[in-house]
Amino acid sequence: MINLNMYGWNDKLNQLKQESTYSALAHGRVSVVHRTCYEVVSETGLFQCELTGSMMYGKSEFELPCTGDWVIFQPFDDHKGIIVDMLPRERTLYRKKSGTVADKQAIASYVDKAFIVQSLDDNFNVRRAERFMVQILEENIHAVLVLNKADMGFDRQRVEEQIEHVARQIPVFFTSIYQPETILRLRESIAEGETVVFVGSSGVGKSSLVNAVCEKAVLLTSDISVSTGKGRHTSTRREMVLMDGSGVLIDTPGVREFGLAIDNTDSLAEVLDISDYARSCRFKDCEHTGEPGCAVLEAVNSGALDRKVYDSYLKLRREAWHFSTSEHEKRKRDKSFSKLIEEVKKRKANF
Ligand SMILES: Nc1nc2c(ncn2[C@@H]2O[C@H](COP(=O)(O)OP(=O)(O)OP(=O)(O)O)[C@@H](O)[C@H]2O)c(=O)[nH]1
Ligand SMILES: [Mg+2]
Ligand SMILES: [Zn+2]
Repeated sequence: MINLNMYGWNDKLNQLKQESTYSALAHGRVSVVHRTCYEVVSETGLFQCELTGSMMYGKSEFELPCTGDWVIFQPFDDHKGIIVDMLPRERTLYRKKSGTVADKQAIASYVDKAFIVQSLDDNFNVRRAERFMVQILEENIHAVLVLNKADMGFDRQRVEEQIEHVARQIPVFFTSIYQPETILRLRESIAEGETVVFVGSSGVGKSSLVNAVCEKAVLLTSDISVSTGKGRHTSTRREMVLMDGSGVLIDTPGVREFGLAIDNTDSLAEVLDISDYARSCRFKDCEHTGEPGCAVLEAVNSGALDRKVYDSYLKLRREAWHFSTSEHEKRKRDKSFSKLIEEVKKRKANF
């Protein structure tokens, strides 16, 4: 018997399950998704599940279950099942699907914390960290910056200067898989039943950190495959791992670009730590791009606010606006398209 409380199951989720038409069936948490097959951890073990047609009907890809979602399924045969319902999503990390204008992609659901992992070499990039932070905090998920490979030479003072505004908002950890005390600190920051997703570029050490925190090699990393002569291993799926007596870790494949998928830019100023200035602007609806009495621009000009942070704010805001207008138009298009189909159906019926 698996105790699902360790995976984050609680009374609130149980209540939500009771509201489903299928409340009498089994429930579990999606631990891995391979194309159309969903691995679901349940009280009676791991099940390989598929979706019913009605779960897929009329849904966009981002609405289908993702790693971390809680689902209700009908078991059959030996550890196989059919997913018939999904509990309402909470704290889901999305990103803009690369190569699209307005498609969202669900990375993981029911997430408490997201570790933004960067390595302290060429990968370290404050602008990229800000981008992750904006998306994560928008979903009410706690963000943590994990600067990995601290065993390699780096200029700590320079790094700390660059992340000053980030460090005022979220915790920052310097880690190395070769420095056990740094891993211990990271491990201690994860509470029992908590779900943590690891995100960042490829090769920064996400899978290595998951292994180090769990104190066992649960995931393949670059190194392991090098030793077996199979070339560089890079993670290809979002995979859930249970920590001994503690939280749930979700490893994700490295992303080359992390596009914003938010339609509200209200919190942006706060996340980038410029809201104190923004509050002093003469106009309440100041966009901080040249209005008289703009305290944000004043702060940039006086050097109190780093121009790079200000530029980043404008860039992320433009991107979020672009995403939300495109998404809005797309929804309108989809709606008129389904209306058209309905009309054609009606005409056919009357014919
Ligand atoms: N020096 C050093 N190397 C590390 C550290 N952590 C990970 N690495 C190495 O970095 C390489 C990439 O590690 P992975 O854990 O596979 O990276 P990843 O972020 O999971 O990469 P993807 O799965 O492609 O997204 C491996 O060779 C690791 O051994 C660290 O703290 N210090
Ligand atoms: Mg990996
Ligand atoms: Zn202003």
